[in-house]
Amino acid sequence: MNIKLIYFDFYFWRIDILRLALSFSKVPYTYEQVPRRDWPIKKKQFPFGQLPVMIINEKKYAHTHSLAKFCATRSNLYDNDQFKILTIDQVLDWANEITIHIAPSIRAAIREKNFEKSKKLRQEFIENDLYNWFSYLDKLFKDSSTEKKFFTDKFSIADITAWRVIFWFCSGKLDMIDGSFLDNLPDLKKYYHFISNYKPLTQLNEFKLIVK
Ligand SMILES: N[C@@H](CCC(=O)N[C@@H](CS)C(=O)NCC(=O)O)C(=O)O
Repeated sequence: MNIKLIYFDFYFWRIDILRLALSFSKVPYTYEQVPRRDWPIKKKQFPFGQLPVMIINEKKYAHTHSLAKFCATRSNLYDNDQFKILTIDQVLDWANEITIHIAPSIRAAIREKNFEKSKKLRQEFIENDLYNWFSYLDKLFKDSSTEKKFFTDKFSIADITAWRVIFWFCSGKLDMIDGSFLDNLPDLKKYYHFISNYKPLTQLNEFKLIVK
């Protein structure tokens, strides 16, 4: 089976979690990056006019959660237990939700080039959402994990996703946000550092490129 993944020409959790999952279990895939300038023409070629997209046997599939489930299943990073699946799916939905909450402040800067508006929206996100949404993840981790290593006590796409999104928020690439919000969530912080040093993940080329 030839798996082709398509995303823009930058690193982002939506594509990175798919690549990391496949690479983790050495499932071969190809990867196409679409330059932003080509997007207005390319957009119409994709089922929901968004990326990431996966192509298998010339059929196109979309939406991060659906693709993540597929890639994780092929990589043995999903689960068969319905309750563990619920935990994994909640982490994927959490990633989507927090992205939706911060997106307006990113859009204002990148698309509208309205930096004042972006700053105001970012401030509102920090005040209303940042800590709340990470504390939801912290609680889910504590409620789901017995051994306090992985969300489902077995490394899964949930850990790849949680790590990748925490890394995004701690990377310093988001204006006005540094990793200090994690100081108030010591269990999540400890988990994040554990996954950041989890050798089977950190040895992957895809991982090295993300953290570079
Ligand atoms: N529901 C989609 C959302 C994907 C999404 O928002 N993609 C953004 C990039 S991160 C995109 O394609 N933006 C370009 C556009 O909407 O024209 C998913 O779950 O993957």
